[in-house]
Amino acid sequence: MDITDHPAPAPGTPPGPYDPEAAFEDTIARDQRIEPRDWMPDAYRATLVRQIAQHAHSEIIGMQPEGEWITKAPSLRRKAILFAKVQDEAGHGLYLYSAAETLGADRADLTRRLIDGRQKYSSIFNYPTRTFADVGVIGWFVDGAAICNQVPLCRTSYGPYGRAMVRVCKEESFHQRQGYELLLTMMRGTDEQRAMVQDAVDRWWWPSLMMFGPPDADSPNSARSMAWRIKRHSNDQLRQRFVDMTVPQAEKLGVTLPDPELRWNGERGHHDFGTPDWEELKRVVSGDGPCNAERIARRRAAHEEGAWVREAAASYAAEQAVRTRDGVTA
Ligand code: FAQ
Repeated sequence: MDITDHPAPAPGTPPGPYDPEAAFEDTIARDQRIEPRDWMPDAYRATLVRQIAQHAHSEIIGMQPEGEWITKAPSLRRKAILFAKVQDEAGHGLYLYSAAETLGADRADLTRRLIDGRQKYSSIFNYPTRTFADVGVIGWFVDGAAICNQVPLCRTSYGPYGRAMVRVCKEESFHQRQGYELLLTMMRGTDEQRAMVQDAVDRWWWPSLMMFGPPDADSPNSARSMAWRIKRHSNDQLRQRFVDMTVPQAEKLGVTLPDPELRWNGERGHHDFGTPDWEELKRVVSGDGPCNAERIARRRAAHEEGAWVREAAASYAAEQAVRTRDGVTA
């Protein structure tokens, strides 16, 4: 939205001063998009930078658990698929950092905050990938959870974030299918392969439910973010959607989800399920998960080792700017 898009006052209304806050509230109420040059409350901007940066960091750190398996993939086909998927995650991180930049954030500063432990990333990427079945289960569960959470974000109130999500979601859908297809193949294999799939399902189920965040009653940001239409559904609503979507897929695959309380509730029209270990989520988010230290150390090393690339790119860009200014064509 721009000032000029703000609806014209009814005929006969005396001209009043332009009220940017009212224009912002009106845009949200009409379910229209806020764009970078529009006025927005500081807290709206800060909430978006927080969420988009955490989302970007998650995509970039999320390359690590599966990336470990690129050199160990069991066939050329699986290696090529995994390579492409991990590259896609890098692309998602870049779109998201760009969306954060439209709000005035500085990407180098965001990266510094991540590797200094001052900004969060998704808890799910702090768990180890023990076997190749984990690659399939990450595609099925983690990308499946990401789709549940992110499809509604395509309609988020901030334009650049919503538009970035459209492509991200298309790619996540493909990732989910490749994970599920890998698991279907393993389930048609040997007893050992089937056991590997079940073991990976047992280890990733509860952490995947935690991806949606704390329960609504303990989610400090949800009410404000939903009022601003940054978030479209609550953490618990999306968690329920994920469970309902995944149960029939598990039946078709022939695995058991590790929750004795999981059952269809005809009255609610949803599955009932057990309570995730919220203390575990708190520990992992505060830096004490199985792989937090390793993930950050690796990200820090990659950043430091890439310094020469950033310097060369900046130096080349500066040189090109001078040549353009001086009209040098060759
Ligand atoms: N892990 O008040 P709420 C992917 C934090 S991308 C870590 O409920 P909010 C792709 C939360 O930030 C996965 N921190 O917060 C892929 C807040 O922190 P703060 C990432 C968590 O923002 C697939 C505090 O706790 N997706 O998977 C977690 O309203 C495969 C209080 O929580 C996104 O980022 C957690 N699980 O709701 C890549 C989606 N949960 O800053 C590779 C966008 C909560 O106040 C392979 N983000 N926290 O101290 C969102 O939808 C929201 O930010 C939520 C959290 C739902 C994550």
